[in-house]
Amino acid sequence: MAQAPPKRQKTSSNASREEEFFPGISPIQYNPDAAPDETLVFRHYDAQQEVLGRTMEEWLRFSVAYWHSFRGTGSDPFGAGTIRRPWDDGTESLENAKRRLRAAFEFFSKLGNKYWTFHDRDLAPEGATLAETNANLDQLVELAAELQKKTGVKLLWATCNLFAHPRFMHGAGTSCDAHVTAYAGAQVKKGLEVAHRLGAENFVFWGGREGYHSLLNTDVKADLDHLAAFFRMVIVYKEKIGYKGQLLIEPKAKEPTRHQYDYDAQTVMAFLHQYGLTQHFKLNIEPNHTTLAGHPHEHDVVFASAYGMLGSIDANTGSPDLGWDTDQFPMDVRNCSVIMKTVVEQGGLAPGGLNFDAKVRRESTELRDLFIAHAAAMDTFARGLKNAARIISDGVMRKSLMARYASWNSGIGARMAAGEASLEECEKVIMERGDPKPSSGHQEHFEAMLNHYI
Ligand code: XUL
Ligand code: CO
Repeated sequence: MAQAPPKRQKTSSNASREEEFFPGISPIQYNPDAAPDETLVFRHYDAQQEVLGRTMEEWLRFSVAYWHSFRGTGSDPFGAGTIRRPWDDGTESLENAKRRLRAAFEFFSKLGNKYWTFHDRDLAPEGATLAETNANLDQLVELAAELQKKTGVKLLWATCNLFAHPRFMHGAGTSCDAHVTAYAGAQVKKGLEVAHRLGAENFVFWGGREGYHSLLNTDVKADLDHLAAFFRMVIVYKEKIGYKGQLLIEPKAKEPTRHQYDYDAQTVMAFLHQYGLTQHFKLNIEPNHTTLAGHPHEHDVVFASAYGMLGSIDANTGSPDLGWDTDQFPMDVRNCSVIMKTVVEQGGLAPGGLNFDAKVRRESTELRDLFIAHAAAMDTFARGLKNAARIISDGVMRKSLMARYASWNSGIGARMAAGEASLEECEKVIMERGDPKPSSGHQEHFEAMLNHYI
């Protein structure tokens, strides 16, 4: 049987308003000369340092995910929580929820990130009725507004948890039960109001249980028609209350359903296109989800950006050798460099950002681990940004790419690209010029160039 989580250690005072929740941890400083074993430090992330005409802070727009870093307990399907924070008494009381939120804002201030993200149900406990739940949420939202004002930390995005409660077992926007979809609508109405109140720069939809386990009991066309109708109600209400945040959909393949309707970036873009919703949404890409879909880490970032649909990034990574959603902190310089290359090439992510949808491992039980994880991931992205800037300024990788496609710039290539050529013309060109000559893809040349910058 799973062991109970360790008992909460008493802190010096009784978690009063002025209490310091992270005693002994000072604001994280930039020190490029820090010793290798000093990890409560930024070696590369220097918020005000300029890179290609903008500060690092402007390019990177880091955000802390409340659900992982302040609701995570380290529990997994095989065992109970391993992580018990000193301020958290393990109850669902409003007092505990408020104390936790104050701890979070101290964390943001000491870390030096400018944004946070949450699900409605991360913040406040559910009540017996929707009215009670909304009243609980209102209390936490007022405290969040106060703490945002005091610290200057802003809300990158808010989202509604439409997947954890048993009522959503068949989905929310795609439930077979219209009553459940109506509940989701009522919940999202409140979520949009909260986002508006707190100035959320984006509002995310992750289709938690929007998918199927068996095609035998599922009408896929009805599900997707209902989801589109749901999103239309969202657009109408958003406009009605004058909320200007960017709507985002977060693709994910597998987990928790066998097939998730928002499988990957291309699938979501096709859905939006099919239902005439493209102009109202962008995508929030999570690389761990991208690898679950069987793609390379940066694939969905590149695809979404190519179509002008990259809105924000849930900056994390998985363990591709495991193949499930482990939500690890992104620590791979190569991956962060190629992601930042795409971000810089599209001119930045604003109003989106880099949200650490990542959790410390269940064995990383100390408070300092939470700081180290975020600081090291911020540093990895700062290195990625600097590498991307060098790749883009040098222009040699771009030059090699252009050379590979040079045949499309003139002659039959230019005419086909412009939609001016015909099949008869193609035949004539081939009759005159004969078979195309083999050309090298030079993949190793490209890989070697990338390694030069990493
Ligand atoms: C789930 C996931 C979510 C979304 C927000 O895999 O990534 O946390 O980011 O609901
Ligand atoms: Co995510």
